[in-house]
Formats: sequence, C-alpha cells, structure tokens
Amino acid sequence: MKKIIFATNNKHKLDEIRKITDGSLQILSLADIHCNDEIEETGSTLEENALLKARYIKEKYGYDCFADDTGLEVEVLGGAPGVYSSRYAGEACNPADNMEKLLHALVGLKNRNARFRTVIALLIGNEKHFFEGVVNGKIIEERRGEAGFGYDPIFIPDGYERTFAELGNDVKNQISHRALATRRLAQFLTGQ
Ligand code: ITT
Repeated sequence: MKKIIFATNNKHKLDEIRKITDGSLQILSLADIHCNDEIEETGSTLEENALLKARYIKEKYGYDCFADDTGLEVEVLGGAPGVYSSRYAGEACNPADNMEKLLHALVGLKNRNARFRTVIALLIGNEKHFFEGVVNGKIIEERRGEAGFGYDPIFIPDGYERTFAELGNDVKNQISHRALATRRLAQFLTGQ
C-alpha cells in the first residue's frame, strides 16, 4: 500500500483524511515517524507555509508528504487575517482574542464577506502539487455556537443560517474548506 506522511499532529485532520481515503492509502502523522520538530510557519502565504512544512519532511526523511495551511480571509480587510489567522491578536492569543479583534475591526461595516481557504501542498516523487478548498460566507456581529474551533462561532457559510459552531462537526466536515481540499487531494492520490 502507498505510504505517505501528513505533516501534522492534529488528530482531527488525520481522522478526516483517513475517512475520505477509506483505507486505500497508509497515511502517517509526524508522531508516527517520531518527528517532534517544531516546523516554523514563516511564509507570507498559505501556499508557502504548506510547502515549507511538506518540504521539511521530504528533505529530512525522504518520504512523500503533504501539509496544509488554512486562513480566514475577510474581504473588507483585504484578505486579513489570512495566513496570520492563528495569531491575529498576537503571538500568545487564543481564539476568543482573535474573534474579538476581528469583530472590533468590522464594527459598523456592511460588507461582512469572508472566506475560509485551505491549501494543501503535496510533494510526491519529484512532483509538487497544490489543492485548494474555499468556503464563502459572512462574519456575524457576535459569537454563536459551541462546536468547532477557531473562528467558527462568527462565520456563517453561504446557503446556511447558522454558524459553523452551531452547525456542528458532522455538517462542517461535509462542507468545509478543509474537506474540499482534502477530497481533491484524496482523488488525486487514489487515482494515481
Ligand atoms: P497545524 O498544527 O496543523 O498547523 P493550526 O492550528 O495552525 O494547525 P491551521 O493552520 O489549519 O491550524 O489554521 C490556522 C488558524 O486558522 C487556526 O488557528 C484557526 O484560528 C483558523 N482556522 C483554521 N481552520 C479553521 C476552521 O475550520 N474553523 C475556524 N477557524 C479555523
């Protein structure tokens, strides 16, 4: 069976792709290859960061590898927080701080358009491929819902009335930016 590394230790992301590829690939995490290195995300785009992580593993261990990065891009803020989504309110901030900063930046603004964008970089053999998943939606004015993580309580995907945090993980995992990008990757890998 084809063996490939997913440069993450996020169990939720691993479970998701294992479910989508349905046992047709052997997908190993960083923990599975005993890699405890902190791979710094120093790029200025999602593409750069995803590639940086995948390249680190490919160069150090020689395995085919893929990695992802995700950001929330708000139209009226020119795409911010984007690649800086996890540390929008500062290095030591938490999701509540990030949401508060974003809600504050949008006070009184009519244009609440935003999108979640996931980019996956795959290094396989001598080839490099990118896969993208996008979900368009709106930032509401206050937090709603408990499920999910990050900015989920303030984001309503287009076509829905509830936030990702209210919709819950089952619905979110069907329609999310990460699920879309992951399905594109899985299609490519299982078709090879
Ligand atoms: P890694 O260890 O895999 O890098 P991470 O927490 O950095 O995990 P991402 O790069 O995927 O996660 O995402 C960066 C930030 O974007 C994340 O910390 C959240 O604030 C936000 N984010 C990403 N995906 C999200 C989602 O599905 N819902 C809400 N917020 C999300």
